[in-house]
Amino acid sequence: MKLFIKISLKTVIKISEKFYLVLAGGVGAAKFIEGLVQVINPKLLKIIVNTGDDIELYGLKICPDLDIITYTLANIIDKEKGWGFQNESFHCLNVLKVYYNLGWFNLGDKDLATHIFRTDLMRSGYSKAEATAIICKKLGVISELIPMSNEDVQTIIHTPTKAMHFEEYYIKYKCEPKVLNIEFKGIEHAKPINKILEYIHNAYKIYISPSNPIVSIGTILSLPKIKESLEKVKDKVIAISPIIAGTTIKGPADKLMQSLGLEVSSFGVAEYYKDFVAHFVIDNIDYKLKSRIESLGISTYCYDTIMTNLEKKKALGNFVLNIPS
Ligand code: FO1
Repeated sequence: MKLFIKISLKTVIKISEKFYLVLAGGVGAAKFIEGLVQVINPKLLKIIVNTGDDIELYGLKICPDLDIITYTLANIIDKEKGWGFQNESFHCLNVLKVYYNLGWFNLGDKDLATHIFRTDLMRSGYSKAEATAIICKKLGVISELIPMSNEDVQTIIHTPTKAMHFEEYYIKYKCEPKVLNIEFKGIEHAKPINKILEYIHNAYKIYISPSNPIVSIGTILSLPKIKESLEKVKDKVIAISPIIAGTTIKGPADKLMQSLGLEVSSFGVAEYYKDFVAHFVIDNIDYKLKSRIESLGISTYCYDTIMTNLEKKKALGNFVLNIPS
């Protein structure tokens, strides 16, 4: 009897907890989340983060999107670049460049400490999710960050001359090569972290950040059961378009959408998301696309989505929080 009361009390508490879920990539998602935590309690925020950009360099496990979101929430991010630590130095990298023929990925001295710590944790047997939780706790991040999977998935960009890791395509080659195909290497063996499906089911609202729909959100969606789970709760799923006036603020979303034959516009993103998104926020500049997007059965809202300062990030956070769903 005692046990029964204990279990049912726990269940009541669990059911009454109202939390928000965000699907996130890197820089665009971090700006959006920075605004969201101004208007909702960070404790109520759970963030599923793309790990398709993860890369191993110098024997270290580097998780760019997880680090960008972590550093943003810990308020240690370099705000101008949108990645890495503030007031960073690159002494270690300069020596690494002497030892290795590899220097295009800019790892700062402070940032390297995170990668050393994560690699040490994972070599001691901690999973990527456990290592992420430990790093977040050490850096004082209150929201829960969940890597999409504990298994390795690598986004590989196939170009006419060679296949390369997404980070190499993005940073070393500045997104210049023509893209023939995008591969999520390892996806067939990867599964979402257990609690993700439960979180999708129980979240009060789910936000799809203004991140790259193909190589950030698309990677998460490629994991088994994610899309189907979102479809079941479509009414509470709200997406923010990363494409504004046919282009992106940062990153190659426009190029990658074009290479897949998608229309490079907020309509193209809405069409890509239409099975599992009921609400869609586009920039005011794109107001002419509103009725076309609504013809897909998606409620569409126009707002200023260019997050150039904290006030604008907060205003967008407030706007999406008040979308009736
Ligand atoms: N972005 C760059 O544009 N140049 C870099 O050298 C670079 C290094 C880097 C190191 C650690 C890290 O966590 C992120 C880093 N980023 C860098 C950002 C990252 O490549 C991208 O913004 C994301 O992977 C795309 O979401």
